[in-house]
Amino acid sequence: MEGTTAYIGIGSNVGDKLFNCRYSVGRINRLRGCHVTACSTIFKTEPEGVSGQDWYANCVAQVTITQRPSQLLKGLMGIESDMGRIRKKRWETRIIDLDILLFGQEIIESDDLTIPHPLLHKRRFVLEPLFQLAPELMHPVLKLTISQLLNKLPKGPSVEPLHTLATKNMLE
Ligand code: A4P
Ligand code: MG
Repeated sequence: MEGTTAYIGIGSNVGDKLFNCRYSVGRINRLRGCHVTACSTIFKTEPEGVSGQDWYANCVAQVTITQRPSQLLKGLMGIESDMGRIRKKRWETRIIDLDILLFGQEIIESDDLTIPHPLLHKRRFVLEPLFQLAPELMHPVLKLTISQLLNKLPKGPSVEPLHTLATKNMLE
């Protein structure tokens, strides 16, 4: 399929978090004009920017898309609401959060859409999974690759791939 490569950040910190992440990837793949081409490992991450919340499951999906970013946003918001997310306040606990991280090399700043995602380069829970999929991908505004952004990042809250955790638990 001809189209643009985009990256979607996925996060969940309520209920069956792993199921929520996996299920949302299946739903993204069924959006019109959108095809999931790869998905990162799911990471277990400490909440960032908020306190007193449970841990998050985070991952990133790579898609090929023939729709415009505004249509993708609509599709993602439809999945969020179908999965039972009700928006009350910003950064609240959520069943599923789907953010457009990058859309090709496009730079968009409109009322309801900022691409690249404005916090992408500051968050390990986004950069680690993105690094698995596209280490050499260029941030169109900062002109640094994902690998370079990750290297620049201060230590911050913990981000661990869940499969490594499972292996660790088996060995303990
Ligand atoms: N919007 C603007 N740009 C975008 C974009 N690139 N992708 C607008 C998606 N949406 C975008 O989003 C609010 C509005 O942002 C949308 O209506 C859309 O028009 P929202 O999902 O309703 O609100 P939110 O998720 O509460 O806010 P936001 O800004 O998306 O928060 P974040 O950045 O998602 O942060 N810690 C860990 N470890 N893992 C996490 O996943 N997530 C957050 C929330 C905080 N701490 C976390 C995590
Ligand atoms: Mg969001």
